[in-house]
Amino acid sequence: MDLLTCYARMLTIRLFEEAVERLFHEGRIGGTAHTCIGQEAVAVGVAAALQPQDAVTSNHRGHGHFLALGADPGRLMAELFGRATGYSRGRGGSQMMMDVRCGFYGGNGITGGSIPFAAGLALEAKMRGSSRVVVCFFGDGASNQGVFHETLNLAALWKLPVIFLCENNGYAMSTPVKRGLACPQVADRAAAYHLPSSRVDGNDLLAVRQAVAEARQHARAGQGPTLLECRTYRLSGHSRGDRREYRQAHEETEAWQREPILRFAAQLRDQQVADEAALRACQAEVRQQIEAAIRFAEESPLPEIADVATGVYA
Ligand SMILES: Cc1ncc(C[n+]2csc(CCOP(=O)(O)OP(=O)(O)O)c2C)c(N)n1
Ligand SMILES: [Mg+2]
Repeated sequence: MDLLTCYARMLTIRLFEEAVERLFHEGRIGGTAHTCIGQEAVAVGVAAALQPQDAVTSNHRGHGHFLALGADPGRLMAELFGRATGYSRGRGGSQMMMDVRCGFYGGNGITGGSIPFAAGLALEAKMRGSSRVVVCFFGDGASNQGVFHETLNLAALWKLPVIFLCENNGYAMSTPVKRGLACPQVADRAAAYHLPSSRVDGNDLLAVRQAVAEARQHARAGQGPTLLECRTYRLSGHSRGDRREYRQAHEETEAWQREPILRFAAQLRDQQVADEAALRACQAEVRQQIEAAIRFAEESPLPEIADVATGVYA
């Protein structure tokens, strides 16, 4: 993925998520969703370091992970509108979408629930001798779940080709990390399983890409998992209707100064990858794509009652 494409993907995620918040507010979509405004560089930095055969598992805050891998914003939006053209034919909603063709093995509403799935995919890759590496996205809060520890133990023991990628966005719902974790850093937890780990500035796309590329090589060399802690900040609320009363306005104002997209745009200008005109053209194009995605979703049909049992496996 070239650098201008990385910029476009981050913008796609930002504008998609802003649209989702607006559409909820206007009552045009229902249910709930967890947006990832402020965390775009983690998702795109990971996607930029992966190969087509690789796989990703996600969590409840997964729109950005999916879009970073090249999901169609129209089909994703249609899923939020509950339309038949959505990724899960309108039955799954925000947290239950997948498309294995772009390596996205699905979101998960159970905190920590997808961590063992990633190990399972990595075990399959290892047993088949394939060159696939699996990236498992989860949050700081999920690293307190028992299944995180069980999975790290087994994945380390079996040297599975998996990268445990924690998005430390400062909060698990309303609980700040310092009130939720007994150790100061999520990365510290790797030591218990003799795994390599590092802390990365998750608002720096190039730093994320570099760390994931190195962890990928480590896994490909048969040396097993790495735990990466990407420090970022959730600029949006936890989910729909969160008034963010557990934190002060100045904290958010300061976090906006560190947000990843403006920072990456400055890097692109400094390195003469793109000038202001190119960045503006990219912004206009992404804005149009998101507007088209909303139109596509709204104009799509609702699922037919006759299809209620189609695609149901239980
Ligand atoms: C097993 C389980 N317990 C609790 C919840 C409720 N819940 C939803 S998101 C969340 C916090 C997750 O925090 P974190 O892992 O840091 O991810 P973030 O929301 O910050 O992206 C909780 C407790 C849940 N969905 N599943
Ligand atoms: Mg969190």
